[in-house]
Amino acid sequence: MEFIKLTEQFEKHVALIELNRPKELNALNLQLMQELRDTLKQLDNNTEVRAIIITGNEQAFAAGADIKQMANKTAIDMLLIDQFSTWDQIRKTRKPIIAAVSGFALGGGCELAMTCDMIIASETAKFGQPEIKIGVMPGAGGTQRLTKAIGKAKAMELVLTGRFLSAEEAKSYGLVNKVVPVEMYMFEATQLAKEIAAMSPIATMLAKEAVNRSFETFLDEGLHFERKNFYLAFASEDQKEGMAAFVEKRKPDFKGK
Ligand code: CO8
Repeated sequence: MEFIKLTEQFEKHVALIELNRPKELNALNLQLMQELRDTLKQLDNNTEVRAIIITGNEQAFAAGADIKQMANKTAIDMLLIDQFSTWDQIRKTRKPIIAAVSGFALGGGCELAMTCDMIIASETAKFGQPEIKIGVMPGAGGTQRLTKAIGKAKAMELVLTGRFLSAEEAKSYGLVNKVVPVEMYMFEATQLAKEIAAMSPIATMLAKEAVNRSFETFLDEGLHFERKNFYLAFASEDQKEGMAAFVEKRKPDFKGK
C-alpha cells in the first residue's frame, strides 16, 4: 500500500489507519480510496480488531478529493469511474471507526470524517465543504450527513459559502465529540477506541448498526430493528459473561463470541 499506513495491533484490539499523502495534504485520490476500502474490509474480517482509528497528520486529515485528478474529467468519465462507490465500504464497516482529525478536513476529507462513527478533533482542525468554490458540490455524503449532523440552516450556509468551521464551532454544532490540544488528539482517540474495544464486540456491532438505522428509517421501523438486535445479543456468550460479571461484582472478559 502506497497511501495508507496500517498498524493492525496499534493497541490491544485497536487498529490504526493513517492517510499518507502528506505533500498533497492527504488529498483523496482513487488509489488512496481503494486502499482505504480494502484495508477496512480486511480489518472488519479480523476478529482481533474491535475498534478502528482513521487519522491523517497534524497538518491535514484530508483536504478533499484530489482536484488535480478530477480537473479534466467529463461527466461520463466520472460516471464510469464511479469513485464514490468505494465509499460504500466505509459506511458498511461493522466495527466502530473513530476519526482523529487535526488540520484540514475539507470536502471529501470532511465527508470521510463524517462517515466515521465519532470524531475527536485537535484545536487546529478545520472542517468544511468548499466544493462550491471550485464549481462543484459535495459528492460523498456532505449534503446529507452534514445536514443530519448540524441541521439545515448551518449545513446550507457551509455548503453554499464553503466557509470553514473551527474545531470549537464544529463541537458546538454537534459534529465533533471532543476537542483537545493538538498534542492530545491521538491520545484521546486512542483512549476512546480502547474503551469501546473493551466491550463485547458483538454488542458493539449490533448497537452501531441500530444507531445508524435511525438515519435511514422512520421511528417505528427503527425501534423494531433495535429490539431485534437487542434480542439477538442474547445469543452471544458475551451477554452471559457481561450480566454474570455484573451480578458477581467483577470486570467482564468479553471474547467476541
Ligand atoms: N487535491 C489535490 N491537491 C491538493 C488538494 C486537493 N484537494 N488540497 C491541497 N492540495 C495540494 C496543493 O495543490 C499543494 O500541492 P503543490 O505543492 O504541488 O502545489 C499542496 O497540496 C499543499 O497545498 P497548498 O499549497 O494549497 O496549502 P495551503 O496551506 O496554502 O492551503 C488548503 C491549504 C486551504 C487546504 C488548500 O490546499 C485548498 O483549498 N485545498 C483544496 C480544498 C478543497 O477544495 N477541497 C474540496 C475538493 S472537491 C471534493 O472533495 C469533492 C468531494 C467528493 C467526494 C470525494 C471523493 C474521493
